[in-house]
Amino acid sequence: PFLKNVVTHPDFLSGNYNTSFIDSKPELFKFPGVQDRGTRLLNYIGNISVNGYPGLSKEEKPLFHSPRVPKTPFDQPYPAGTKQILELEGVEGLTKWIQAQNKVLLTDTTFRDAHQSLFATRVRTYDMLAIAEATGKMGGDLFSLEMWGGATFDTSMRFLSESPWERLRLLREKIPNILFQMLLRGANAVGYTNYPDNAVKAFIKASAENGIDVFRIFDSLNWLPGMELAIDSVRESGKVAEAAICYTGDILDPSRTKYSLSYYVELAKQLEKAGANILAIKDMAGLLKPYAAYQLVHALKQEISIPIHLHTHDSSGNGGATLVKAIEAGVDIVDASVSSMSGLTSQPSLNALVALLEGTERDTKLDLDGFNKLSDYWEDVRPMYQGFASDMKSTSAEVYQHEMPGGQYSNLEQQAKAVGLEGRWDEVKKMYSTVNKMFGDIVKVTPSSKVVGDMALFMVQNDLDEENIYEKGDRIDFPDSVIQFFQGYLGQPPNGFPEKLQQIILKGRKAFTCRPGELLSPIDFDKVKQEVEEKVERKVDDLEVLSYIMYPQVFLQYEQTSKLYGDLSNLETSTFFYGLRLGEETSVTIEQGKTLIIKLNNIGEVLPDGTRKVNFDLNGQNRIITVRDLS
Ligand code: 3PY
Ligand code: ZN
Repeated sequence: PFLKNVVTHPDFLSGNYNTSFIDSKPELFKFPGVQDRGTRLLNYIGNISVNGYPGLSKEEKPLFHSPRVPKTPFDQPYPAGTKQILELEGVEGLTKWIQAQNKVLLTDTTFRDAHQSLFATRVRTYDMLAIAEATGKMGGDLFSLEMWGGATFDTSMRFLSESPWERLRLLREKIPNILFQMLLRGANAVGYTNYPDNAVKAFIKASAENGIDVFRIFDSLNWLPGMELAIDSVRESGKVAEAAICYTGDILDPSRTKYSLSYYVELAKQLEKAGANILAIKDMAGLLKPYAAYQLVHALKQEISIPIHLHTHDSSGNGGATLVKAIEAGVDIVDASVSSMSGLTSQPSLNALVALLEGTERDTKLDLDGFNKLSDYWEDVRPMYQGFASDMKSTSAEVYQHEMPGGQYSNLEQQAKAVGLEGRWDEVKKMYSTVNKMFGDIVKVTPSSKVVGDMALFMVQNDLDEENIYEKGDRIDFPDSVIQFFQGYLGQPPNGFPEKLQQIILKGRKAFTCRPGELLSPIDFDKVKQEVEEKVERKVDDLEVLSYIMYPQVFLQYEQTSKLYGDLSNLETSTFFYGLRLGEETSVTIEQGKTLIIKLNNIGEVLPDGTRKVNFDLNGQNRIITVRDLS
């Protein structure tokens, strides 16, 4: 089966899947003809029951509780929230409203960054939808829900066989009252590389039309030209342009002069001038220490007049304290996640923060009891994703040394294992920090963080140290992402690239300092649409064309898995990841009023041709399907 073929392929495991991986391996596309929905589901469940889900251990399926969905307040209407303020008063009205609040406003990141940082972005729409209405009703006083962008766009298609656009549409239906927020990687949109200007514009327009209200825009090197087009496009679509300064280094450390307080203040002023409606401090690794947060917010409050929104991670364990000091300094909005999805590489606990501020001047007025119920739900959901979590068991102050973003930690650890570096994770973390210094101390956030990660893995894998690179770099073929980075494809770091290393890596290739978007020819959308339709042999809509533009190979892979297995969106998560135990039953609603009851009876021995017969009951009728055993 395709998904398994692809995700167990060595190129995929080594992370080389942004290339023409799928195009060049036609053998992955050999499938039987399209079958009915029931059979396709049986094929999926049979395959997972026999072979396991890629990346999860193949042990016996664990026992999971049914997640506790709060009963109330389903009988009550949705309270009016920030979404209504934006609709009625526009962006300016909304920002005035923010500034008129005494209370601290909160963004709940549970639907995006929390699971990106804890479980490599694997949470399925299924589990969000089950708690969406309760979140809308109990979280009616939130500023926003961060629920899209970042890695979610890629992983939903790549790993979960679902459409990111469908996630947006379905959640929007169930949460009509809270602003939806997404993370946008500037000129890299939701990808790992720069896209042509018209692609970025079209992507923003479609995201706005389909329900995104607040766009947190950043550039992975804090390079203003990489953000301007996105800021303008968001403003044109009447939505909120929240432009970010990415925080790295330590403003309290006098030896780290590159990223000083004045560096950040200057950048913030430029962003305000470029049209930002809100300024985000994006502390993607959790490096902003509490007293530094106070200094930074205090200084920014004097220098800029737009609201300030702080995003941090709790990797060191100082995340909560950082929020408190920022709040004391007057920050307007902060990010946190529902408590059972908080902590470690995720955001600090929203519930704890709400409790902490109760009875103070900046009381959030959020419903703590309601958020505790939401937390109960996620507490039950979380074990189903635990297999994707990193081995990190506690917060660790070593993040101040390696400076790895929360969202990268669990991913890079998995990648290291996949390329045979199991047991050498400590070396990889150290190397990550060495590479950062070699690169001139850069901002590390997707996609620049991926380049640092790729180089670190490459060096550990090949037993290379810093000196080796300078001594024999002429004879070393560096990873593509590293070459492109030094050419300027991700933009320009402050103070430019270290020249000696740039020469070693580029080996005569040309580097440029202009905006990469200027070098890329505009997309001809009609032509691309035709190309996709030919490839997938059906009509596609404009959103699918955008998915293809962002991730051509991943989109085609997703299309193939959908053809092979059908719609998997209503399959319970435990079955999606672990298949069924012998004798276990699951029910799947495939359309309104049509439910399939599937029971696994038996898995046969491996036959000489490498397959097994898997015996199911489908709505009481015996069905036997054949599954290839990949072990
Ligand atoms: C992303 O770009 O996915 C991030 O979460 C960066 O922090
Ligand atoms: Zn983050």
